[in-house]
Amino acid sequence: MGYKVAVVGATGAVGREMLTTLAERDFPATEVVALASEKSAGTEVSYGEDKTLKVQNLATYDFTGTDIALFSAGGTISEKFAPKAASAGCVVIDNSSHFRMDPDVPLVVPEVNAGALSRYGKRNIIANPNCSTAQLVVALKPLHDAAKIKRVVVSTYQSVSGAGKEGMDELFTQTRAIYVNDPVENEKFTKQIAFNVIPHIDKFMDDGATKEEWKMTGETKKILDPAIELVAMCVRVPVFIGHAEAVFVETEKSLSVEEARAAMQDFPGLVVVDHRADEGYVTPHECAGEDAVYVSRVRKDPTVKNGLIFWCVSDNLRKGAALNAVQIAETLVKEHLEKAA
Ligand code: 11C
Repeated sequence: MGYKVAVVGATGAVGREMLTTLAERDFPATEVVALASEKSAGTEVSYGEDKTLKVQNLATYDFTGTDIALFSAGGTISEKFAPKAASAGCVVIDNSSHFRMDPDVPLVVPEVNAGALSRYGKRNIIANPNCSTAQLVVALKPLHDAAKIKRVVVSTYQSVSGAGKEGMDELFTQTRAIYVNDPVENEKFTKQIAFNVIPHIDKFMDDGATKEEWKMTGETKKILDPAIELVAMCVRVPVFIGHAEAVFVETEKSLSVEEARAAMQDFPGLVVVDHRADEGYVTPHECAGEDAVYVSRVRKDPTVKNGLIFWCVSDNLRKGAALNAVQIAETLVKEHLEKAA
């Protein structure tokens, strides 16, 4: 059986990656439609190695007959168009933060909580988590299953592609400007990102946390376990693709480093590279373009009871966005749509 699939935000960094991922993974699509704003309508985007799609105007598109829509065009567009698509019978997989905490919308990382998909029909909308949450919950799930996580402290090192194409362009332009002695201007980020780090992603909340930090707490609780306490410090770094995280975990039961490594290595989508030697760990540069979540530097935290520390990296455009959305679509098809047909 084949499905008509739409990608909303098809000209953006994640939208393009969604089209590439659908083609690469041979998603059972009878037709793929690329949608974006009126301004981009008529332009072309690649689909697979040798096909192009003409971009259509989202505002005038009729979702009737479209089975699945992957949205990645920002919260305002999702707020307006996702319910419209959903009421036309199309299942929406939304990459924005707009519906993530809605109790009637499952928030899904298939390796971790595919079961939550059974509730997709309440609104016909499924939410894709924030990129920094997606890679984290994949790494945490085997530890939670083995020893029950009580508390997590995480510091992130997030690439500029998390802020879309404009973020990547700003890092490039500022780096060039510094080399040729031109003035450095910032528009997308609040401070210079080239040769700098910025402890500020998304807006500030009343308690002094940023929304990015708040999302990591709320989304981890919703996906993994509401009993887990999590606090985050999210930082933008001058890297094009790949988010890194230093993760400090406290568990109820004691877990040796060997047991933690073995549990993580056996978990789908997770790869442990941990040699305690030069080059024996993974950096964002190496994970760009890869599907897996990589874990390195696993060790005991001697300052707390049952504490573990590890380093975690993943391609934020893939597992953090496009790949996870396509994996949700694959699971939806296999576990729900095919069975209902
Ligand atoms: C960043 N994590 O790196 C953000 C991008 O809620 O989907 C994704 C924001 C979101 O800037």
